[in-house]
Amino acid sequence: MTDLILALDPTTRTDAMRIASAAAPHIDAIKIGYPLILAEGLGIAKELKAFGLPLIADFKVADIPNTNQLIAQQVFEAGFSGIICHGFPGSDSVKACVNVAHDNGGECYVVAEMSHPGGAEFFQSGTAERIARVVIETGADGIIAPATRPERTRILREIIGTRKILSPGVGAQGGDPDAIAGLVDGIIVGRAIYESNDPGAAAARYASLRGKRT
Ligand code: FNU
Repeated sequence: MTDLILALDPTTRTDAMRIASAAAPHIDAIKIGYPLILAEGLGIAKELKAFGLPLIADFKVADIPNTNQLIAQQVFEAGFSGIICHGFPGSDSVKACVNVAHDNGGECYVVAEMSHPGGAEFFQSGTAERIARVVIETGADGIIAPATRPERTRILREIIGTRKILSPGVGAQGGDPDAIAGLVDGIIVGRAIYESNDPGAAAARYASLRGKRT
């Protein structure tokens, strides 16, 4: 079954905890990033751990290896089980995150191609494919690839083989779960769940739509 990952981007603790609580029975992991952490602090990670789900830090880390390592150490000390980094800074920067993730029994995902329209400007023309190869070289656990462009994600799947693909862009960005779920290991859904009047029902609906990984 393809995982359903909640992108929990509200900017208050109250909303985040309410939505996570409603969605928790239907989801496989929670992803948080700058919106919630800058608003409420890194300590929110420990509170969210109470739901018993894997917690992914979407910081799209993109610095020199030493700084990436320092950032990743903070992430895993805060209780996360996964980290998302960028691939364009190069394989040494990615490797720094992978090493810290694996030393902590966690996972590292690398953004190969972004899901928004502008993601087609720089990541295409070979860059996404090169980043996917960096994932193999560095032993990273998988890539982030767009639900909004299944044809691109299919090409990246051929490069990364059985490494995981987590795919944002379903719902608010127009991605269709039917078109992507069979290709990827996890769909990432944010606003279509957390902006819903009934986040529990919305999460249940995406859980029923995600289908099987083929
Ligand atoms: P929603 N996200 C994304 N596209 O959307 N990490 C990417 O290429 C990427 C991401 C994140 O649109 C985005 O930051 F690499 O409300 C947000 O947290 O469903 C989530 O995925 C999508 O949220």
